[in-house]
Amino acid sequence: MSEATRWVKTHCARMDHGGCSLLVGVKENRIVQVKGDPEGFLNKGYTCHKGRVSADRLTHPDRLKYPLKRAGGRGEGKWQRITWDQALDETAEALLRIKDQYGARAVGFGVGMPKGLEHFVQIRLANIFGSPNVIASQDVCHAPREITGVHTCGFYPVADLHNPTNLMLVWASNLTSSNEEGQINSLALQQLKNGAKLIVVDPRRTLLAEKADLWLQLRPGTSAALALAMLHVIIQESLYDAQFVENYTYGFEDLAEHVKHSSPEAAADITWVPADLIRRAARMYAAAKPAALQWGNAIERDINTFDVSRSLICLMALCGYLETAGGNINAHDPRIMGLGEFVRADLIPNKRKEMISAYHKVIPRLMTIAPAYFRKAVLEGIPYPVRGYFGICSNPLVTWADSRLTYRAFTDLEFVAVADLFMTPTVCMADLVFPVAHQFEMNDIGHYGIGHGMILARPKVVDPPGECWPDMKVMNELGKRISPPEYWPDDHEQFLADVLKPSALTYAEFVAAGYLKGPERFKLYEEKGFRTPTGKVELKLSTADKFKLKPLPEFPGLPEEEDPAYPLLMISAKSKNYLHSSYRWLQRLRDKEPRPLVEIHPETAAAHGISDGDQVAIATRFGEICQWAKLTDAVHPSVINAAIGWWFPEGDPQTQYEWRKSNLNMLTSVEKLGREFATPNLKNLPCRIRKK
Ligand SMILES: Nc1nc2c(c(=O)[nH]1)N[C@H]1C(S)=C(S)[C@@H](COP(=O)(O)OP(=O)(O)OC[C@H]3O[C@@H](n4cnc5c(=O)[nH]c(N)nc54)[C@H](O)[C@@H]3O)O[C@H]1N2
Ligand SMILES: Nc1nc2c(c(=O)[nH]1)N[C@H]1C(S)=C(S)[C@@H](COP(=O)(O)OP(=O)(O)OC[C@H]3O[C@@H](n4cnc5c(=O)[nH]c(N)nc54)[C@H](O)[C@@H]3O)O[C@H]1N2
Ligand code: SF4
Ligand SMILES: [Mo]
Repeated sequence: MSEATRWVKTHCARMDHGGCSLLVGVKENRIVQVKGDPEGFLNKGYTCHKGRVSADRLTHPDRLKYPLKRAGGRGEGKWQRITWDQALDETAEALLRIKDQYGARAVGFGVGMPKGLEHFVQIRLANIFGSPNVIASQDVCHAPREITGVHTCGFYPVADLHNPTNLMLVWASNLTSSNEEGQINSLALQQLKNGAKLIVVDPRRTLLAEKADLWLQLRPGTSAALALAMLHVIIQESLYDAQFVENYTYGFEDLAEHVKHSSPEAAADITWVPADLIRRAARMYAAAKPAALQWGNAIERDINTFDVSRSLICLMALCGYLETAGGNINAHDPRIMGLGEFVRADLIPNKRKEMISAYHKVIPRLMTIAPAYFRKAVLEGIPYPVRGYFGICSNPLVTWADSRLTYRAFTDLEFVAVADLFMTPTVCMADLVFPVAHQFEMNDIGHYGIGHGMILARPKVVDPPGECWPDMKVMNELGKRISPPEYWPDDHEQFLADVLKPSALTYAEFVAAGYLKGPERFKLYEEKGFRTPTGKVELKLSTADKFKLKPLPEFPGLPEEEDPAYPLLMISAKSKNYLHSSYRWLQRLRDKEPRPLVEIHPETAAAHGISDGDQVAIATRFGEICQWAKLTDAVHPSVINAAIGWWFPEGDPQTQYEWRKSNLNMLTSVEKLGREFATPNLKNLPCRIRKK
């Protein structure tokens, strides 16, 4: 008789930042159904299609199941199956040889979008090995908002969707597709049902824009100009919270003087948003008391990201919404191990001075290496040679700006090892490949280190296939071979116990609780001030001279100059159906979005002789790719919205699955980088299109 279905509670992960509480039906070590848990703290029963089919990831026939060693030339797609011992020994030998010859810093440890606890174990591995160089996408994700927050108000301000708010100002965030950082869109929709007003700032008419009271369809890359104009209105019309400004901000007079000329009329020309709409948005936001500003990743994908983040925090501050229920809060962690302690930051005290980016003088708090500078070190030896790479959870050939440069760097490295679930363009460039266990196949902790004040239990539900190991086990066993073994536990699950230690919970007890959340504490500044050098929100940065930062937020001009040869502007947004470059091999996702689609306004398409479904060549100064036309008036006639993350798992391994054909990062470059975070322009790129 066959076993009855058993239901296990866990949290969705690795399909976006994760967060939905799930009920997973299991039968004979196989997942038969995934559904939303009505009691879920973040989702209250909600799930998306991606989450519901997420178990398909585990059973795909082409999944990597055994360690592999390159058999032909690098990138040729020829492999030989080897044992774990051989894979780990050979990796250790290569990394130690590089360490001997060039120093530990010549090995880069790669991570991608933080997917689970292994992200932090990888940083720990780098620290213990002695390399200050962890290569991450933080230049374009999270760090700009987080670090600017820390400099401006002492914390990372998160939109509070859990307490009632009167208005959501959704800025460059497409929550109904991205559910960014566990801000699950069902919570935002519930706020609307409860009567909250909605303003959306987005060049595209998103689903939320359709529901909005005001939609500001701004010209891509001009968020800072728009925010400064809103600050202008709020100050000129005395709509700000005078008491908060008086007691808890630094540099108000300077900011007021600075935005005097940033009138809505002046901004209208730059942003394409009519002046009266800017005024209405500013007035509504200031009057809402409270309003939550839900900012998204699109503000982190061009060289002006620091100024945009600064100006938006100034908006939150002037209206008194920081640390306010239903505003933008400081999400306090529960009692868990701090990040620094977990990653053993103590073992690498000179990291700040020795990391590659120190030479490039990015903002000192940025503790990972921007891909632009990693590749410079590999290809030019600047500031010193980097010769080895061990990467997990990332697909640099597709996700880093300027894919050709990435290809050259990966061709040039002396040694490359990667851990992944599946053959990808980047895995093709490896010498050794580690097959890993995935969500549902291992015990994991979610949302650690994301700054939202909670951790989520992601217990194991089924066994992994073949010889797949959790990334954490791979790093633990590699760690024992490349660094003093006393730093590494016998069993990798000790890492889970470490995080939980201060809570006094075992992992099993944590799983029973489901999640741990820090205390909700509002207006703590009334007792303690803000954790900045002046103890106040720094509208003007007191440390500007010391860190060579701009004291006041500016609109420094368009991220890329206008170019008549490239009359359209290209933007992008995360796909509802995929995670970045991942999972195009899953049929039930591919059915929803079989090909990369570029959104084009019907008038623009007509002017180019393009019809819906046509193959379109998209060109920037840096390259050309092809995608398929989707005609929609959701985009401005001068803007196209191209798809990110595309390669073709069904394609030829000898061309690394056609990463040149439709991949948006063939159109980007690292020619211009933001000073503070080394952020390249991934969007607002002048481009042109033609029917192919
Ligand atoms: N042009 C452009 N470029 C972008 C962006 C953009 O909007 N436009 N977005 C940027 C942003 S915000 C980010 S965060 C980055 C993301 O960049 P990446 O993190 O590199 O991209 P992903 O596709 O999320 O993940 C890459 C790989 O992780 C593998 N993977 C999934 N789960 C696991 C696991 O459990 N273990 C291991 N070892 N591997 C796993 C997947 O199979 C996939 O090959 O891309 C950035 N790049
Ligand atoms: N389904 C899915 N979910 C994801 C991901 C995924 O790949 N797929 N990735 C995860 C990751 S790592 C991240 S960082 C988040 C990101 O998720 P979000 O923060 O939602 O960011 P994006 O989807 O990149 O863009 C959000 C919106 O910004 C708009 N936009 C583009 N340019 C501009 C501009 O110049 N100004 C303004 N104001 N708006 C602009 C886009 O039209 C889009 O609607 O999503 C996470 N969740
Ligand atoms: S919204 Fe995100 S966390 Fe929720 S089910 Fe979908 S992929 Fe999973
Ligand atoms: Mo991201």
